[in-house]
Amino acid sequence: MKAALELDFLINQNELDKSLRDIAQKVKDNQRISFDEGVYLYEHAELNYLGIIANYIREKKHGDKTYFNRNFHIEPTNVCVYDCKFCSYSRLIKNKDEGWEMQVEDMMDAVRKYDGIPVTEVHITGGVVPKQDLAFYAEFFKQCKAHRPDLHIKGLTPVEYYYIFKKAKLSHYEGLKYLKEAGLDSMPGGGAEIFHPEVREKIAADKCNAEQWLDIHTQAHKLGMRTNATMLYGHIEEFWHRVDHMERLRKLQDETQGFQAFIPLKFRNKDNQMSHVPEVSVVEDLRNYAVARIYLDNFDHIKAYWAMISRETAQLSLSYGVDDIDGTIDDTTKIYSMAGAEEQTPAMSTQELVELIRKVDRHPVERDTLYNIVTDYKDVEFEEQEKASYYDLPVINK
Ligand code: V47
Ligand code: SF4
Repeated sequence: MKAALELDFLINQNELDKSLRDIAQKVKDNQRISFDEGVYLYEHAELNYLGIIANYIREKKHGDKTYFNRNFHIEPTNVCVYDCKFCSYSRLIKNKDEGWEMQVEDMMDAVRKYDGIPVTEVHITGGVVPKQDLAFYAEFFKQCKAHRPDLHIKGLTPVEYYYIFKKAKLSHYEGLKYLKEAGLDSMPGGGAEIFHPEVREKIAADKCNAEQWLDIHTQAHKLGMRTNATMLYGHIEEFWHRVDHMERLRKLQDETQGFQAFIPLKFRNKDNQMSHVPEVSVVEDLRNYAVARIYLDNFDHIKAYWAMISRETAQLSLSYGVDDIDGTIDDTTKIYSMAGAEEQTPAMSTQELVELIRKVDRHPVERDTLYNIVTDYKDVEFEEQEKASYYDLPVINK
């Protein structure tokens, strides 16, 4: 296998720094790298080196398979009691006039729009407001499941849950159990930002802290729910903060095995209180995906959220450890377009996703939220007229 030959080439490269050769050898021997080695990679490893190692791991786990799903988002409100400095999306409670706050009926209208359309997941996240409380979400989850039992509800993050459960005077376990019984299936990875208090207190001081975020995921895993984890990188954090963040996730994953995907989220700087902080380069994005793939040996999937990093970078990321590019989205999220992402109306058809993946020689697989295979596109050809709509995409040539 080409990826293994490339890894051997690194290990035998006498000109290469000894520590980097040792890390490559560890990966070949299936050994976990340490905290210090994680920091060393960020500080000293070049993109080509990281790509070879991360791609070796990616291909060992998944071969060329690259996953996506058919999903849409509901953002129940863009008003928020919190004041994260990087957020371009929320309108503080005091500026409420510029915001929206959905009722259960509005959310059901958003679900009904997909009647007869083979989406498999609704991803729900947004701001935090007092009215959208435990009863509100329990009612929506129940109605949503009654209307469409096959639709997987990937809903809310510890940021919302911490606030909601505190208000309802329930423990994290009790609150999640109640909402699971109402229809909640799993949790997306948001709200993690950077766990270390040195950074968190500067960028997201007033919402749940690292311990609370991790505990809510622990309780979800205990209830048999699968969850994702994110990391907001490329702002004021140092490399060791990123490794500290991944270390905490790796430790919890050893205990619960409840995480499915790790999703690095690139800080975008448009129209927020951190607009003076420059964004990192695409090279740094790729290095970060690769280090994540190497460090998080117990995570099955590394996801690149195409709506945030652009289609081209999503394609490139598939050679740097990424095996999942999220889903169709159908222009149902504003979080990234408002923060300056290239995709102002993020939506891709299944055909477009398949072609995007094929153009970089990978094998597209539609999955459901739990990574059960919905359609393996290895040998599926689209009709000529269907192809016409995606051939002119700005994609990287093979
Ligand atoms: O927690 C907010 C981030 C997250 C900015 O689990 C920003 O499948 C960059 O978690 N620049 C919410 N990022 C989105 C999220 C997510 C997205 C896709 C898939 C999944 C999943 C989860 O968005 C927030 C925050 O970290 N965010 N503002 C910004 N200016
Ligand atoms: Fe609120 Fe989330 Fe924005 Fe923070 S990132 S202000 S919690 S909507």
